[in-house]
Amino acid sequence: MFDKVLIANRGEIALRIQRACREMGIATVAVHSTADEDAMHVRLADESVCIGPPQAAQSYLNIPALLSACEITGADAVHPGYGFLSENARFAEILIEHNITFIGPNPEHIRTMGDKIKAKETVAAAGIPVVPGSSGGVASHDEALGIAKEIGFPVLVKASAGGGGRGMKLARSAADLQGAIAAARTEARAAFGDDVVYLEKYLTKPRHIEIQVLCDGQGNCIQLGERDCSLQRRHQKVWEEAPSPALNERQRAEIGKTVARAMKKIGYLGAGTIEFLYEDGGFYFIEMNTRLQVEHPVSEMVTGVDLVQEQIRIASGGALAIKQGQVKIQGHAIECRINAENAFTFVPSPGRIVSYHPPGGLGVRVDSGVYAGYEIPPFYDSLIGKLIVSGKNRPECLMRLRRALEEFVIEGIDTTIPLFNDLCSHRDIVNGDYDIHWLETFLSERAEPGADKD
Ligand code: MV4
Repeated sequence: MFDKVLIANRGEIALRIQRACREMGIATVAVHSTADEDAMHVRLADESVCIGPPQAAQSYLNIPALLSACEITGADAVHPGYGFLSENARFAEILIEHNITFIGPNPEHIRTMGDKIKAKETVAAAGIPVVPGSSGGVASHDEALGIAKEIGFPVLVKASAGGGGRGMKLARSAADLQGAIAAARTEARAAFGDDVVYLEKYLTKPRHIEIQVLCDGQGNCIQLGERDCSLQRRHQKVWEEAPSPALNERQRAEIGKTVARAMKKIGYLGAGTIEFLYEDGGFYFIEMNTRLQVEHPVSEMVTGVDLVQEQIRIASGGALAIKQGQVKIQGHAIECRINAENAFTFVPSPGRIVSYHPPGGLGVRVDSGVYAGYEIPPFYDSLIGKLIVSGKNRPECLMRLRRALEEFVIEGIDTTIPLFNDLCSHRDIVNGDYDIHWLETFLSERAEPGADKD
């Protein structure tokens, strides 16, 4: 096992990783920018190293500075968290070249899954169902039109280097196709320096359902059920839950089995998430994430498995602590992402937290790095914490969520808490009746209080 892990991240996820290390008897190193000197992840770590100025490109993304921090502190492994360098295959390679363990999958798998065409080919060959579409990139307009007519309009043009909704264009009919391809190419070239695009049948009202997996280096690959992440705004998840209200036991077991078998086949290592669109009873792969995800706690709450500890155990060459037969999905969990943003306009709201009182009690977990008096710097993501509630079933979980939201006090800045007050009592949410477009529709019909009263 490792003696010392350097955590190449900040905020709530840096704390989450520290907690896992502490329980495993592993020393931790925090790294931070000059804007994060007062951050909780720095205060709670065994050691800390300043790695640069506020801009992420010069600090949390600064590979030479991170290597120096490893060297100075004698860290033998790096946990990248999510975002920043977590899906940078080159970073993983460089660490390996310096005899430092990257707590994550092999660089080859990171690279493969980062290329959305290769990702689809790879998982399809391993038996995972994918969205019907072009096999590989599309070259000429004639080729694209032929494929689009075969799969049927509407079709979605996607950038192979994209993901997370960047460089995506919809073609409702043949008349739209040439323009959609040109627009997707231009956007992809500007954003990623790569204009390869592919076509997919457009699914009109799917849910976003993703499967959590853990694979060790000893041939064990387990799945921990699904998370329903359909409630998104501008491709950012807002609310995630496990299990999905849309699936029954049989569907859950079947897709889980398919995914675990496929991951074993490709020799995947570590924690990963396989994302699907789910419509009319069918699962269609869209992307794979080769890292720990923001919403991992909902899977932890319904399985009792510490995903970060498993990541660390796997990276150190150990075997998974649990077998598939021991994984039981129990009860229900919901996560609300608390952002430092206005709950109506979503305008970021950095600044000083004047008072802070998180909720507690049975089935309530708050993963956050903020405290009373903390000043949220304006340089990073606006996620300041996550409220995760669990209960023996979904109705109990929703009741507890309402109660926890009432208890939550954050003063001095705007947060997205008021949005969750509205969501957890909405009929469609209570019924579990929502798809990937539900939240945007809800928000567009929801007026800001006090604005435009007559
Ligand atoms: C799709 C789709 C419909 N059909 N692919 C958006 C981000 C990226 N992860 C994939 N995305 C989508 N791909 C096909 N073939 C609709 C979306 C999509 C979406 C997916 C998940 C959650 C929210 C979404 C919001 C808009 C579009």
